[in-house]
Amino acid sequence: MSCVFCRIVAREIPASILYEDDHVVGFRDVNPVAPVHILVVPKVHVPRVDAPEVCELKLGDHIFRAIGDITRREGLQEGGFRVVSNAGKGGGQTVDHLHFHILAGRSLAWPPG
Ligand code: DGP
Repeated sequence: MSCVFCRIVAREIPASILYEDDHVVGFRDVNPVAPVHILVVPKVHVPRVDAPEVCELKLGDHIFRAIGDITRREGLQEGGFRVVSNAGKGGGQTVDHLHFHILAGRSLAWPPG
């Protein structure tokens, strides 16, 4: 298995995992760009947010439920946070396994760079 996020889901490589349910895993980004930087990934390998499997498998439902749970547990809801999913080279995607970044803990500029 070559996908790094599939390997994290399978516990083949270590990660700071803070959330897991039947469909989704959440873990801390190895290269954080904010004081809180969490990645939320489906257990199934899907390349990016616009892949047909996202709707076919209702991954949005599972992922957004997890994001709600994680931001509540981590105490991010009052201060606010940002959720981002980069798609493709121009979108800044570097790992071809669908993931959502949760960013928090500092003031986040808009528009993003
Ligand atoms: P993106 O550029 O949107 O595809 O984000 C990929 C993120 O994945 C990037 O912020 C760094 C993170 N990342 C890459 N490899 C690993 C890893 O092995 N472990 C963890 N925890 N994060 C990783």
